[in-house]
Amino acid sequence: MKSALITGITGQDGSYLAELLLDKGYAVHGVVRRSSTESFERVAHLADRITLHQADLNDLASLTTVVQEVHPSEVYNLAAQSFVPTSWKQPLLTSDITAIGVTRVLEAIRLVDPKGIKFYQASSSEMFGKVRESPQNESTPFHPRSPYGVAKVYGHFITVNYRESYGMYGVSGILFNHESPRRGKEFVPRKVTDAVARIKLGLQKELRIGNLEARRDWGYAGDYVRAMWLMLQQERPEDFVVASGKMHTVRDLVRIAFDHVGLDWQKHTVQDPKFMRPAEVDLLLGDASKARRVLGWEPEVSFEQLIRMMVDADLKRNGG
Ligand code: NAP
Ligand code: G4F
Repeated sequence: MKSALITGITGQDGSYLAELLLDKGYAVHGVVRRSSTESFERVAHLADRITLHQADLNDLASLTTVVQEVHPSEVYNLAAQSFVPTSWKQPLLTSDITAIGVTRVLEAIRLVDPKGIKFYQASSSEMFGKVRESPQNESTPFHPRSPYGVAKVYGHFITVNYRESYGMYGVSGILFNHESPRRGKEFVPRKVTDAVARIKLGLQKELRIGNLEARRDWGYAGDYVRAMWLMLQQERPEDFVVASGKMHTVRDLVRIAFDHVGLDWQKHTVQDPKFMRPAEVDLLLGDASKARRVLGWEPEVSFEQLIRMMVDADLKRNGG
């Protein structure tokens, strides 16, 4: 039986990936960090089917112990300080977890079984930042615009370096923004769909938002974790861009979400400078043709379907 170790199993992607791997018959193990209030909400429904291990991306000894104990066939490194604005408030913590943390996971694998354990790194389209070309593919140069983006560039290249230095099977998935009803409420799509549901139900007055002109290539997290798994099933380790190939503005997102509940977005939305960033990534648009060709990967959920699915889930969650 194949086994997988997922760091970041309590996050959005970790929960969908755990479901996918369980469906494929894997023994699924996850890394969780200690907190005074345990909230494993996203994986609570899987509690009796997965095994959780306490470790932290900042602590090599704990990671090595878990890798030794589990000896998985595949490690998916999804753990990160993943919210871009926080990376300006806590740049050192972000570097420690999101950049150096990748080296710690790679070192744990190198010490235990560098040739037998496959490694997936959750790289990000944020690495493209101030984009040098559009759409962005695997050879587009990086120009990150936040401490988070800079940390992800480190994580990307240290993965490439361990592959080239030690012959490890390590791949980097350069994933564009992906969302779901399990997305954290601080990220703009979920912030919008939750606000729309609450406004519709009379629980909130308005949506306060930042840059409406920012453009992103948004997809569904359930589709994107399939690409992660496919990347580790190939004969040769290679990096892939995973994206929908379609770009929308934050304004489109807000309009589609309000339209879905029959409200006029302009009457309920207020722009607030508090949500503007010191340096913005104006646009991201991915070219996933390599993933389509080599992995046979295709996204199944469109942007409009995704936003409606998220609004419906938030209506339900808020008692609608
Ligand atoms: P998420 O929901 O923010 O989940 C992050 C996970 O990392 C959580 O399980 C969190 O645990 C864990 N974590 C944070 N610091 C840790 C530490 N020091 N030690 C151990 N675990 C730690 O993120 P996501 O959206 O699922 O994204 C998964 C990965 O893909 C991240 O690396 C993210 O940067 C990257 N990515 C995401 C997107 C996207 O659009 N979602 C796109 C490209 C790349 P707690 O529950 O304890 O906080
Ligand atoms: O939803 P966001 O916070 O996501 P962002 O910064 O693109 O990062 C996400 O995607 C990356 C992949 O490209 C991941 F690596 C990363 O971990 C994370 O998952 O913001 C999207 C856009 C930005 O341009 C932001 O300025 O929306 C704009 N925006 C406008 N108003 C807002 C808001 N973002 C947030 N969070 N909140 C607002 O009120």
